[in-house]
Amino acid sequence: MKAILIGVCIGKESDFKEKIAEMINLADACEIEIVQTITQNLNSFHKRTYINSGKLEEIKEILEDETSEVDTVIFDAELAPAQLRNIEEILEISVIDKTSLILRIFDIRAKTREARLQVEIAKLRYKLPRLRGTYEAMDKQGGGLMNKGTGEKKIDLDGRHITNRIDSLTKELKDVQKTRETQRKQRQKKDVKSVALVGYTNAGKSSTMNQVMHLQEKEDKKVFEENMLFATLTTNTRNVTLKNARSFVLSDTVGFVSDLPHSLIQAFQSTLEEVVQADLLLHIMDVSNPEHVKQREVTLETLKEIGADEVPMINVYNKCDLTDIAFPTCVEGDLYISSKDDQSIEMMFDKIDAILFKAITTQVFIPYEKGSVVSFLNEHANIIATDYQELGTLLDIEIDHSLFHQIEEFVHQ
Ligand SMILES: Nc1nc2c(ncn2[C@@H]2O[C@H](COP(=O)(O)OP(=O)(O)OP(=O)(O)O)[C@@H](O)[C@H]2O)c(=O)[nH]1
Ligand SMILES: [Mg+2]
Repeated sequence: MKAILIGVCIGKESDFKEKIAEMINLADACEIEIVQTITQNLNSFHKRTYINSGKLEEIKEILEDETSEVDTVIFDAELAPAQLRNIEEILEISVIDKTSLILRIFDIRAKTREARLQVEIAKLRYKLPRLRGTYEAMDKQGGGLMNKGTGEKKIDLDGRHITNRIDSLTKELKDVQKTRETQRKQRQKKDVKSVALVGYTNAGKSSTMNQVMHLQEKEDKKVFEENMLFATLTTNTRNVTLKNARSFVLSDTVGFVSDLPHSLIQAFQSTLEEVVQADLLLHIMDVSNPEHVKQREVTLETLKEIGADEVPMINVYNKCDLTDIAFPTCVEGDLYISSKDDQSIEMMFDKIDAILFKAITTQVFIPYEKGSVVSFLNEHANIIATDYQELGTLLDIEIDHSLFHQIEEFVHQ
């Protein structure tokens, strides 16, 4: 497929060039070649057609040129259903906006049953508010032959059909995801800590997971990593054991992108549950990409949208080998690494260990009849001070994070 890309610069966008470059990458992921880029500077977009009519005429002329092989027009924006319809009518060519371009990539990449179901649901959610256009166009083509209201009835009918289909696919998806949910609940019961890799697409999350698996000598547990947008579409969870025998689970997750369609975020919410429920997030960033600061913002916003903005997080600046930055290093809690480097992963392990399993310093009051608890503390905690009181013992202790829940009820208020 060949396309013209329309970039609209609203106000002063300092990162406009990079936005266009990202759109070309997204189109490339759909095997659409951008043969020409047309840009327009606007103070605000036009309500009816997003860009102004003069610009649309200009595009129309290009399309009407007999040598033009363009079969679609792509907009670097999310168009309202009516805008998309109006533009298609004027240009007489199919128009793709950023949302549907991203949906297309997910559609191409989704291979597992879970990913397929999620993408189908997202596509239907995208389609629902756009039904009206289809039938209005039909009414027009029919030259008024259709009874007034036929289109309306069809919209209702199809709308209901789509809603039912979304419901049944959502049920199916829940079944597929049940195993993971059960596993997560069991882990939580046993207080197994969980860590999730999050970040912009292509930042190196799966590569980090794979280097971890390599160090764990679990080559067969490696996941798919590739230099492409959205290589990973589902969550993969693996056990990791540290040298001191402490263990946790590590999850590799779907990457984010700017303007990730809301329908996709909704459909992927359960896959991303592993992120929401994690004890710690490793935010993987591609520091060699000049856009990494903007990408970081996008990731933080998306984490907020899924409700994971309160989870503790380590900033991991990856791909340092492609820059002049020394690695592995830890600067003010942030890690600078290359996911391809064993020492980087070892440093990351130390940091995870320190955060997940850090000792907790607290004061507990143990009534005399609970002597067994004092024995437990003598054996498993570091007792800093003991004060025998009338009804029990007041102890200042230092205890491992993983054991804290066993004595939590005795914490002295
Ligand atoms: N040079 C270099 N390349 C890296 C590094 N980490 C990852 N890569 C490459 O970057 C590309 C993307 O890596 P992935 O691990 O698939 O990225 P991801 O974050 O999982 O991407 P999505 O699954 O699309 O969200 C691959 O070609 C990797 O080989 C690194 O530290 N240095
Ligand atoms: Mg990946």
